[in-house]
Formats: sequence, C-alpha cells, structure tokens
Amino acid sequence: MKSFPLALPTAALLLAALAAAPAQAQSQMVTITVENLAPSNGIAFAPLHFGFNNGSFDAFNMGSTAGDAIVSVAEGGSGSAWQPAFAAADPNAVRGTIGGLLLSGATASMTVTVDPSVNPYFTFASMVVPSNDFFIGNDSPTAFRVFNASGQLAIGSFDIKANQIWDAGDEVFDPAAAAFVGNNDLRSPQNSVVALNFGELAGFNGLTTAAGYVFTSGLTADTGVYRISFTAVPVPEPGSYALMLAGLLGLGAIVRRRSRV
Ligand SMILES: [Ca+2]
Ligand SMILES: [Ca+2]
Repeated sequence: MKSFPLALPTAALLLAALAAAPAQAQSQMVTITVENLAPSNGIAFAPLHFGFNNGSFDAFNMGSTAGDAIVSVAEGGSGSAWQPAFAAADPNAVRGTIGGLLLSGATASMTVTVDPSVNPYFTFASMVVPSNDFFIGNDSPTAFRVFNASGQLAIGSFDIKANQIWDAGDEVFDPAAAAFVGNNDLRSPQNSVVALNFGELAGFNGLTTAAGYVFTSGLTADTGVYRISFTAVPVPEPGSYALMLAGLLGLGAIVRRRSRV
C-alpha cells in the first residue's frame, strides 16, 4: 500500500506514453516483396527500381517518346537516369533498387522507412528480359497510393499482367540485339513511342538465355507476370521512447521502494 503515491504518477506516465503513440502520420518500416509470376522458362526481370513519393515524378507517358529516365530502365535495366530524375523531381522520395535478375518463381525483398504523410505513393520500373526495350512500370504517378490519409497501409499487393508490359519504342525488336539472348550493344533505333506490347516476346521462343534455359514466352494477355507486395509496421517515435522510459524509471522506483519495505 505504501507504493500508491508512486504508482499513481507512474500509471499516469504509462497512459501518457500510450496516448503519445500517434494515430496517424507515423513513420512505417515497409517491406516490399517482388515475385516473378511468369511461366517457367519465360520472361525474367532486371532489378526493380522504386520510390515511395509525393506523386510528382512521372517517368513516361503512353503514346509519347520515351525519355532518358525510362530508357535507362528499359534498355539494360540499370535505371542510371531514372534514379537521378526521380531524385530531382521529388528530393524527399524514398528510393531504392531490389534484387538482381529475377527468374520465374523467384522473389526478392527490401525494407525501407517511409513517412506516409510525405510519401504515400509508390512508383516502380523494371526491364523485362529478354527484350530490346521492354519494361514494367506505372504510367500514372498516382496510380498506386500505398498509404491512406491516416497513414495506414492501403494496398497489400498488386499484380502486373502480360498485357501491361510496355515497349519503350526506342529500340527495334531484334533477337540478335536483345539483352539476355543476344548482344544488347547491337540494338538499333526504333524512333517510336511508348506502347503496350507483350506479343513480340514470343519472337524469342527457342533461344537460349544467358541463364541457360531455352526461352518460351508462354504468355497470354491475362497471364500474371509480376507481383509487388507490401507489409508495414510502425516505427516508434523518439517522444514515445522518452515517455516509456520515464514510465519504466517510475516502475523501477516502485520496485526499489518495495524491496526496501
Ligand atoms: Ca505518365
Ligand atoms: Ca521496341
């Protein structure tokens, strides 16, 4: 009973710590997992370039000439111009690159810290191989609002189908010059625009890939080819830590006091 005078303030501190855990706009530890859903011995993907962002970076437009940013993804997969263009358009975006060559059935993942109030949108791009200049990516920069206005995860996963694969329109279809089955340095200009195109991938059927398997596209329009999944857990904020620490110190005082009684 002697501990009550201490226990009441301690309980108040613990309640304060709980109340301090914000209901919204708390940073989240977000794990992004990617999976190649394509039929075995079919298409593979270069590393995924991504960014959680404010919805202002638009890397390409269907029907328009592909710019350097998306070309750097579509031809060779490096994203060497995509990443700097993203950083210039949205300096506070949380960007990254996931995995290596992603074969059929394979997965890769990465965890980053995201403030949903600053970066609620998700933008991505990855080269499809084999190809000359095929890729997956979101045309609309606001197509994937991963976090809602309360800062909660609003999208658990989404799939990309074969009929959502883009041709950058920058290099002519040519198996001899295609990455993964030919010499990508031999490619020649197409002088066209970004368009949906998965049908040409069947033109690689029967060729041996750099990974050693004989390629078979196996794609129809509705075939799922790629899945992006998200999980998120809140990052405790420094203020919460301080209050919880104060509460624990209060408990320690009680324990010490009791041990003396
Ligand atoms: Ca666009
Ligand atoms: Ca092309």
